[in-house]
Amino acid sequence: MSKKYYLTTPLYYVNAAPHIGHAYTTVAADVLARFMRQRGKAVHFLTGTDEHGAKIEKVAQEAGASPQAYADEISAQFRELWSHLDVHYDDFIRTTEERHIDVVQRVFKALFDKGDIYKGSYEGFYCVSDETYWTKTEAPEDAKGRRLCPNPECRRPLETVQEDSYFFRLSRYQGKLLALYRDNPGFLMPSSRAPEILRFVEAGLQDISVSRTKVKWGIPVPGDEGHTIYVWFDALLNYVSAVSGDSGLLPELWPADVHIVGKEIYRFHAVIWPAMLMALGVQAPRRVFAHGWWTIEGEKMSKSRGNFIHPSQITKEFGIDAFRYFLLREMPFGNDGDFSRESMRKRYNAELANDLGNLVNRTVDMVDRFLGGELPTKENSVPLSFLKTDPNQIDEVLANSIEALGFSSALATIWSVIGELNAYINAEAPWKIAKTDPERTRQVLFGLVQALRRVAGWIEPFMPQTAAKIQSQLGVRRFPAPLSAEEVLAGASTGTGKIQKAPPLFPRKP
Ligand code: ME8
Repeated sequence: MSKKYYLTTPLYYVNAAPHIGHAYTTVAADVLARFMRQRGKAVHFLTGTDEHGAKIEKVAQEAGASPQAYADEISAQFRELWSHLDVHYDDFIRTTEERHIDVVQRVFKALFDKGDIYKGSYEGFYCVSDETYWTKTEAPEDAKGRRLCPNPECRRPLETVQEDSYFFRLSRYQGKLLALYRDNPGFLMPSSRAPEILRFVEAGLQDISVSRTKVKWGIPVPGDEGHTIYVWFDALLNYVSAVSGDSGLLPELWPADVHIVGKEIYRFHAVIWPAMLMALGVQAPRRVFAHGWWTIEGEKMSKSRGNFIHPSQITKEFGIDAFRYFLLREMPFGNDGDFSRESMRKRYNAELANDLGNLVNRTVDMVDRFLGGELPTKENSVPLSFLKTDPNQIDEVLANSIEALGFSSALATIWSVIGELNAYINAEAPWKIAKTDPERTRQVLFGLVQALRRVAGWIEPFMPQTAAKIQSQLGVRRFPAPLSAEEVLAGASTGTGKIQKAPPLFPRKP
């Protein structure tokens, strides 16, 4: 079987309900997955939930629930959200599943047997919120004698930890990691973030603690049940536990083509994870992409500010596709960005209601009025030479952008064509020549319909519902005479039916 395109999101913690940040990564992965499927690639898209560790243990206890019941509830909320947002994953893994626990324990034992995990004792500090260990040099006492989490986004008081612990021999992998980065320049993405990882690894790596005696809610260390396995060591292994069969990793899936993560967990994915795989003698993933962070109305999202936005608050007002569009259009994938209702509303009205929505509406209206609803078919199609760039070339530009996770620039490219089409309508003014030059009117409107069929194919991975609506208006009948995804992308139509008038795609928002 040939290799599938295997992509992943982080496994989200089940300590609290999902918010716009989680939606961001998952929608981006969904767009990439849909894009690959549309181009005929077999895809395996994995997401899921990270359910063990001190943080979940603590919130469940505060809520008076068992950690498992708590995890069940929140994990279900993630799945409901993905279904609401039209996210089509192929597998959803929970770290409390047997298939995962089994792999984690086997890996732990294998690394212990070969000396990559050893027993020692740990003295240092731990941030429960970030599930991260810190040393006393990394987290020096402040003026008030407190030790706070050095992560500037966190700054919560640290727990002092002094306990027996198993360690993973990360220090052994410095040279190999540097060789991995050097030999695979596409591994650390975006390249602007590569230097921070290089500097970190070049500075020398310490072995890391990979078990806790104080945390009960975790996978037991095989043969030493007083210890549970460190939640990150557990969670990272999902990327392989989810794609393992009876005789090991499935060759049609591994190596992963891309792990998409937020910038705050880049080190775990770009340093610790490949080192774990090296210790196991397993090939590294092809790419790790760290995107930026969203703030809300200029502020960091936090419990104390109470400013978490549940995506359904936005989709209720603007619709699902508009939300997906905004997330990926607002800033290049990799940069930080800010969400505000006002910026959402502005883009919605300008780019969706005006540029795209009006274009479709005007075209459909004129085809109905001036051509009696007649649509172009393969036999009577017109050349699209009025466009500055050949659509096949645009197609390649889009493929290059999306393969590099350049979602925003892909959308900008599509919108430049939309802009040209709007200018073309205005310049040709079919409503003025409809009576005097019916042949020219037909040419112009056919050209617009054909170009819009291409546009619908291009926006499909981003806005699947909108693409389907445009396609049904423009006679791109996928059922019962289905066109393949590639044919739809190439602007084909089944040539049946007339234009279908429909309500505006994006009614303007005050
Ligand atoms: O870190 N902006 O889970 P998590 C953009 N369980 N993206 C954001 C975001 C924001 N403000 N907030 C969250 C964990 N995200 C671990 C991962 S993987 C083996 C284990 C997104 O629930 C982003 O993808 O804290 C970030 O990396 C992830 O949610 C963190 O989710």
